[in-house]
Amino acid sequence: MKNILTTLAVALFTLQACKQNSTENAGSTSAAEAMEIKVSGEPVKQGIVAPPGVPAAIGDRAAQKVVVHLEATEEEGELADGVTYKFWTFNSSIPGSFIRVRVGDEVELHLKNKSNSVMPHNIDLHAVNGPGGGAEATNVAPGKEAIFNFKALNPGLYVYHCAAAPVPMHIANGMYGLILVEPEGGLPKVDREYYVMQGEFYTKGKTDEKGLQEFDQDKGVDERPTYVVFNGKKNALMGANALTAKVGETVRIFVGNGGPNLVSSFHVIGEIFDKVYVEGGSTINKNVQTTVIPAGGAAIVEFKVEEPGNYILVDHSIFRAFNKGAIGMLKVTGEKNPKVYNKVQ
Ligand SMILES: [Cu+2]
Repeated sequence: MKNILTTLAVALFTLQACKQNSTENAGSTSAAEAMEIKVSGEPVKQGIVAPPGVPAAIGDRAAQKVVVHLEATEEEGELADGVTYKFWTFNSSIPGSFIRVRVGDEVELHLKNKSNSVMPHNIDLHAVNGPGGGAEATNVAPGKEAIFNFKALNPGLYVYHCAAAPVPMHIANGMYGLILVEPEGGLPKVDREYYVMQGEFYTKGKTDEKGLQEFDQDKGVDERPTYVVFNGKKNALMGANALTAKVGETVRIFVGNGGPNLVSSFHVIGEIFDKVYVEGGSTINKNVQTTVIPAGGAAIVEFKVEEPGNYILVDHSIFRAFNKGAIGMLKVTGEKNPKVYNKVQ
């Protein structure tokens, strides 16, 4: 009898552990299983949404062929108030357009290099299984287009970047973005989704020195950035460009780090991440204050907002936030909630 009870207890414990595992992990499809997933229907064109926006969620659709168009550009833009820089981009934004597919999808990626470019460019997607993540297949001269196919085998949030020589300079000039490979059945529904990517800039002039600034190779090698910013420029997510949400809503931020050098300690002042998809993979951590996002890595953070106010996004290596630009804002509106937060006197 005792033996039977012990066996039962062990079985129950195992069952419980399995159950917990299935809720703690997103994306259980293995790469071998994903390889066998057949695509169906007509190919669809990936919608282009300017950051911090993202294309619509995948939901529970079947695997299909997705055609993605990216264009490498070299163009002058604003890096900070009164400071300009010759950026290199994917689709004229930093970060480049968010790519959103599901596991088992076949992606046909078109990389154009704008005719007025000086440099050749390419793309290395960390979501790709193959040499150079696509870089070898997409080296493209100004005015030309390269096309390659890949099958999304591993669910997760991945960085893509240019890997043309000199690689560090192409990344330092802004050539990076994120690709999300959703698990079978899609990610759980949330009220708001945003796209935030950290990156450093290395300029000859000091931080906030006005005028057109040149890239500083020595500062790059020394890992001594002049700017550390979210979404390609100082204050890109401040003021009128702040992220928004309403009290009671759930917010998901796809956070990437283009580097090229620094590891980010991503934190939202006044909030706790209810969930973090650690390193953008399938493990979910809960109740996290600050999450580490390596250069060339990503994370998905989710939280519910309970109280109205301004919540500040930072790299908690805090001089970067207050002196070099790694700062953004989430404005939450709605009813005050004294049970959660209340100034007494
Ligand atoms: Cu490039």
